Order: sequence, then C-alpha cells, then structure tokens
Amino acid sequence: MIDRVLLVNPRGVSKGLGSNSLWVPVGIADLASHLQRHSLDVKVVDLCIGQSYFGIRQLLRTLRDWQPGVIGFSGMTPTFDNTVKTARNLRTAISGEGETFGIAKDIIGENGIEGYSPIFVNGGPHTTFKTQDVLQKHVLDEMLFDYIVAGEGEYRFTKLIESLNAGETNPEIQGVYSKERGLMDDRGKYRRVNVDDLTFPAFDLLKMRSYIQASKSRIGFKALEMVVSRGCPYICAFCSSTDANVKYIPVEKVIENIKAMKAKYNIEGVWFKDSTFTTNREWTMEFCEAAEKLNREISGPALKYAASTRIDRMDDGLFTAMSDANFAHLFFGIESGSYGVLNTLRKYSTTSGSGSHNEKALEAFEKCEEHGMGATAYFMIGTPGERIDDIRQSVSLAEELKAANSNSDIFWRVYNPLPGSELYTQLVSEERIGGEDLNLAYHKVPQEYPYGFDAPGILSNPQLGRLVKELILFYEKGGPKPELEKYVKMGLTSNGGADRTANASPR
Ligand code: B12
Ligand code: SF4
Repeated sequence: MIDRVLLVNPRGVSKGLGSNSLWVPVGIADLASHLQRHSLDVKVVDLCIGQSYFGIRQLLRTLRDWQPGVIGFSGMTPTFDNTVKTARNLRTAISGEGETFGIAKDIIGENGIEGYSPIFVNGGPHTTFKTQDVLQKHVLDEMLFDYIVAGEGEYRFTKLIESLNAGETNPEIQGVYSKERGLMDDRGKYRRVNVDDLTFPAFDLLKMRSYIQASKSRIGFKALEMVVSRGCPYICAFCSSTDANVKYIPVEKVIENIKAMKAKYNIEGVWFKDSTFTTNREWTMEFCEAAEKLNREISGPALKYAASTRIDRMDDGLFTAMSDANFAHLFFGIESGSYGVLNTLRKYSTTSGSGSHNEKALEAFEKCEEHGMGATAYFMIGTPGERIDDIRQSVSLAEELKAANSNSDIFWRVYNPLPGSELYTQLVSEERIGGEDLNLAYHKVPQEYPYGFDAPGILSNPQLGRLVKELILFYEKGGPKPELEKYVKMGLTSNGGADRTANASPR
C-alpha cells in the first residue's frame, strides 16, 4: 500500500553568470497539494536549496527513516541531467548494488535498505516535451524510472498511485508510460487540469522562508512566488509554453491564499510567475480591484506585486489599475530590437493597436515610469540567422529602455533551443542541431555556448559567448560597457564584409 510520496526537485542550472536557481518549485507544490487531498502523505526535498551536500543528506535520511512508496522526480530540460543523476544515485544507495557514493555509505550503509524498493516516477516539463526520448532511454533501456508522466501531473500521478494501490500493475492512464506499455501514442498528453480543482499549493512542505528571503534580493521585497494561470495563447517559436486554452484560478481563491501567506510568513508582496499575467484582461482588472481592497483592509505597509507580461497585453486602463493595486515591477520579454529576429522567433507585438515592437516596448517602459513601476526587459541573442547588425539594434533598444525608466533592468541570455518549441523541432529537422538533450547554455559561463549558427556575418560561438558575457557584466553587474564596434568588425571579418543589414529596420 502506497501512502507516502516523496517529491524531488533536482538541482537547478549551474550557478554561472546571471543565474540563481532558488525559486519556489510551483508545479511540485501544486502536485503535492493534490496528492495530499487524496489522503497521501507527501514530503518534498528541493535540491536547489543550500549546498547540494545538505540536500542529498536530507534525501537519504528521508528514504532511510520514512521509506516512501513512491519517489517522484521533476525536471526541466536544462535540469534533466541532474534529475537523472539524482535518481541513479538513489537507486544505487537503496539497492546497495554498484558503487554507492560517500554520503550514502554514511547514512544508509553499503548494503542499501533491506526490503525496501520504492517506485520511481518522473514527470515535469522535460518529460512532457521529450516523452518518447525519456521513455526509450530511462525507462526501456536503463530502467531507471518505473513510470513517466507527461503533461500536468495532478490527475495522472494521483490516479497512478490509486491504481497501483488497487492492485493494477500496469494501469492504462493517458499520459502515463511504463516499460510494459512501451512506446505508444502520446496524443492527449497535454490535457489540462481543471483550475477549479487547484487549491492552495502545498507551500507548507517547502522551506518557504528561504525562497521568500531569496526573492528580497531580486525584487526588493519579501515576495511569495505564485502561478495563477495555466497556458499561454501565443505561438512564440522559441517557447514551449504555448497552449491556447488559458485558465485562471478564481480571484477570490488567489486573494485567500495571499492573505494566508501574509499571516504565516509576513510576506511583503507577491511575485506572479505566470507566463503572461495579463492575458485575461477582465481577470486582471478584477484581481487589481480585489488587491487594492485588500491593501485598504490590512494593517501595516501595503502589499506589493510584480508580474511578467507582454508589451502588447498592456494598455492605459491596465497600467492604472495595476499601479493602484500597488504593482511595483513588470517584466517584459522584449527578446530583440530587430524585426528579422522577431520574425524568426515569431514574437509579434503589434497585433493590438498601432506602433512598432520597439515603439511599444519604449512606451511600456515609459508608462511604467509614469505609474511609479520598475520594468525589466529580457533580451535573447544567438538565435538562428541573427547577424551582428541585429544585435546592434537590440543593444540600441536596450539603451533606450534603460533611459526610459529609472528603475529598469536589462537581462541578456543566449538562445537555448528548448524541446517543445517550434524552433527546436525545426532546427532538429534541418539537422542544424542534434536531437540530443540540450542541458546547456542557459546560465553556464557563456563561452561554453556549445553550438551556434556559424555563418558569414554571424558571430562565431566564442565571439557570441564573449559578447553575452560582456553584456551581462555591463547590464547586471556594473562591468565595463561592451565595445560593440569591436564585434561589428568581427562580424564583418567572418563574412568578408558582405551585407549585414539583411533584416528590416525595426522602426
Ligand atoms: C514559473 C516558471 C519558472 C519559475 C519557477 C520555476 C519552478 N521552479 O517551478 C522560474 C522563473 C524560476 C523559472 C525558471 C526556469 N525556467 Co521556467 N517556467 C515557469 C512557467 C512560466 C510556469 C511554471 C509553472 O508553474 N507551471 C504550472 C505548473 C503547474 O506546471 P509545471 O511546473 O510544469 O508542473 C506540472 C507538470 O510538469 C507536472 N510535474 C512537474 N514535476 C513533476 C514530477 C512528477 C513526479 C510528476 C508525476 C509530474 C510533475 O505536474 C505539475 C503540475 O501539473 C513555465 C511555463 C509554463 N506555462 O508552464 C516555464 C518553464 C517551465 N520554464 C522553463 C525553463 C527552460 C526555465 C529555466 C531553465 C529558464 C532559465 N532561463 O533559466 C529556469 C530553470 C530554473 C531552475 N530550476 O534551475 C521552460 C521549460 C521547458 C523545458 N523544455 O524544460 C518552460 C516550459 C517555459 C519555456 N520557456 O518554454 N521558471
Ligand atoms: S514567450 Fe511568453 S508570450 Fe510567447 S508563447 Fe512563451 S509564454 Fe507565451
């Protein structure tokens, strides 16, 4: 009988430039809450917290003393290597077969845990997008995981445990795959959970004080990170979040959760981590009204808010309502200042109202300033076909945005082809990248950028790596300003001086 479930968040992406992987594992908290509601006892070990040594110790002690019937491992593509490594180490430690690693010998002993053989389950974004691959490598070949779960896990994982408890050894559940069921049709794996079934995430199972404290250095106030919607209706080619069926948790429930978290952890605000917070304008207006009311009711300083959204999902009414509700900061995926690149990325920001992408970006930063809100722009470089002149246009837009808002940040990241995104599939089919797991570049020191789209007029990988590093150092760490012209010359050299202005002008 399975009555105890342990969920493991793998170590985050490496701590190079621009990284910091201590974030609330929102999906795991939702999953845990759902399992609890089905009478299962749940624990979570987040290996992103503290030194990995401490996390592994906690994990091994939990296995030794608590012996959960199921261990569930999560993972995104960039963290999936860590997922696999952790699962392998635990298998060895529990069985006592093979080379047991040092700490495991101390805590469990060399012979493993006698009579204990938990079921290993894996789920999360990587497995959702690379289901067949994970199934082949880590279920059929390696037999590391007994089951993998694609898509949102609340219903499926719970159903899997309930079916196992009912004596079914190989339950037929959509989105759940095992050795016995093998490679199979994976249609329907994205089916969404009914948001009405989502209750309060099981934050009490997490070391919330650590996350809340970490948020203070990032956003300036002690924030609770929350995700209140599922899906995103856009089709950006670099992103794996696209799902037109966007659903929001009712405002009432969200406010109730915020009140409870304020009472428990004395949070100073909430940082919404939804893909596009303002997709549903009506919901956002309703939330702002309720948040403003809450701020009138509470004693002490008003709660602050932050959220990510798109420049074309903001308008005057929303700026005013969000500022009245005490939103302190908005994050925008600007991605590039070049239309050529924006086209490749399918990041179209001019569908509502008039004005170009760059004008809209500038307007959003100015409006934030006008309403006393800070603004952050995310830029991406190293996309297929991007030329040095495109990068120059992005840098020039970044400078304008920085000047337009006195509390602005500019973040630069290299493009990382993510499974589940259209561009990834296209690049694999064109054989411009391999189909292997790409646990790469996100936050590693950019010189390691391991592939690129080297071609005339485009910076080579080492050049690109150096430029991203310089941009991050300048915009995030107060380093010297990158000499862009130096790179322009490099771009010129690599294409022998051929036309670098193939892309349309952004204005
Ligand atoms: C909020 C968010 C973040 C937050 C918090 C992340 C976190 N720790 O959960 C922050 C900003 C920190 C973040 C960071 C990153 N993120 Co992020 N993030 C999101 C976002 C917008 C929402 C995530 C969310 O809460 N969704 C709702 C929950 C319920 O879904 P979920 O987390 O996927 O979990 C469900 C299922 O996957 C499944 N599940 C999860 N774990 C398990 C385990 C088991 C055993 C089972 C059975 C099921 C299961 O059940 C859960 C409940 O339904 C998504 C996009 C999206 N709309 O999903 C991107 C997304 C998940 N992120 C992504 C990426 C790439 C990253 C980064 C690597 C990016 C970067 N630049 O560094 C980092 C990695 C951080 C790290 N750990 O090192 C990608 C992942 C794509 C992929 N192929 O893996 C996504 C899909 C966005 C995208 N760009 O396409 N992210
Ligand atoms: S990049 Fe943002 S807007 Fe585009 S599909 Fe992804 S989450 Fe949606």
